[in-house]
Amino acid sequence: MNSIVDSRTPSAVADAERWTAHNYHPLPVVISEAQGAWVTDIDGRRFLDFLSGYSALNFGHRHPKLIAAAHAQLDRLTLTSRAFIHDQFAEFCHRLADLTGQELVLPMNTGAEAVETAIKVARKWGYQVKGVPDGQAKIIVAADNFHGRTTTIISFSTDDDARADFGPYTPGFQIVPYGDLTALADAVDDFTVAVLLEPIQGEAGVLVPPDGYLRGVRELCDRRNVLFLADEIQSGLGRTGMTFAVDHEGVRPDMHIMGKALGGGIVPVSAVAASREVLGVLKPGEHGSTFGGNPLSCAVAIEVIKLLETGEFQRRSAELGGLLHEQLRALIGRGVTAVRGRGLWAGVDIDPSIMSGREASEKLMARGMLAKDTHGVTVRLAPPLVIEEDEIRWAVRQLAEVIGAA
Ligand code: IF1
Repeated sequence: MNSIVDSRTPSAVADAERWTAHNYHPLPVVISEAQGAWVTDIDGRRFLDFLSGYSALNFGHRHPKLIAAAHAQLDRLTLTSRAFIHDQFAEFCHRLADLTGQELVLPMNTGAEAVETAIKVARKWGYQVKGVPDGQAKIIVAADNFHGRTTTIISFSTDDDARADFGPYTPGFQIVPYGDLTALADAVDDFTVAVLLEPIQGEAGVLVPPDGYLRGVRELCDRRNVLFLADEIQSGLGRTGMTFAVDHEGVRPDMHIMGKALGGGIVPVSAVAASREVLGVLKPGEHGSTFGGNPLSCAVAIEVIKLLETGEFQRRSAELGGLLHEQLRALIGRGVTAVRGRGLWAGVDIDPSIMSGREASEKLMARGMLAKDTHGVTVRLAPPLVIEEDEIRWAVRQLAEVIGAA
């Protein structure tokens, strides 16, 4: 991709940096429009999107059915608050309950809000249903977790970047190694109300747990009367080749925690779905959100759920994900040291003697492909599920050429 002589990008990047806190280190690209799997920057350069907004854009940029739903709702009603009901609300909750196989839904906005909702509901269930003494509830989480950035959620992070200097930290959480059923079983005691896990750890580098781990968690939670809270905010909604990542092991958690792609890449939509016994612990006035379950969010999310009900995106992710992983595995030993993931979701470790993940991302950007590094050596690959086979082949070829494996 040739650099443009009188590019507007440098000044636009500087302008953005001038006026914002530096809580990110973005690639120096300034996007102005997008469609499907492709974005265009302010200089007219096109890039194949292999990040998908961290899986918030599973259906591609501006999917026509999702945009149409948003436009139609914008012309009717956008917000009522939960003080009243609106005509999109029941259908959204009913469809999401059916999609998850759960009885009730509680809508929020961001992923972190949904995780906080899960934590509050699990604690209240522990006290009111399980009979844990007040204030003694314990929730078990995995090392290398990422569940959001609120002060409670980072209290149980093992990533110092996410946690340092944000104390004092919320108590009531115990950390065990991810994928280790023995360590998890040893940690459960009579005060344990829940286990909170990503079925595949995203930020940690797309870590898929050992086969049978999720079934083991389910069996342990059943045996010890503990809630299995599955954070499917990044792994869910078609990303791994099934509707939810837990579906690969035929496991139903006590609570599905969803976000990102639920809003179709248009509006922030998150939700938790669980049984009446679990979500029934909440009484009016005990939890809520100004924008949670608003008409615009529900209208878009209804269309998202309709897209998932076809199974098309899950099939594409499974089939094209097989091609992606086959192509990536061919790079192992030629500049790539490991490939992890499932469906159209991969974590690729670059040999640090060749370059860092960040450097690889920068070189891929220069070739017209946007991806994001994590934890030094890993490049996360997560294209929209609308990507085509030839685009996957082209993308892997760019990576091969960047690391000298072509
Ligand atoms: C950032 C990555 C980070 C998530 C899981 C909850 C949330 C997330 C499994 C919270 C959010 C986003 C946040 C965004 C970058 C991205 C991310 F893992 F996807 F790569 F940070 F680690 N559970 N993940 O992945 O959802 O409140 O953001 O809607 O913070 O930079 P949110």
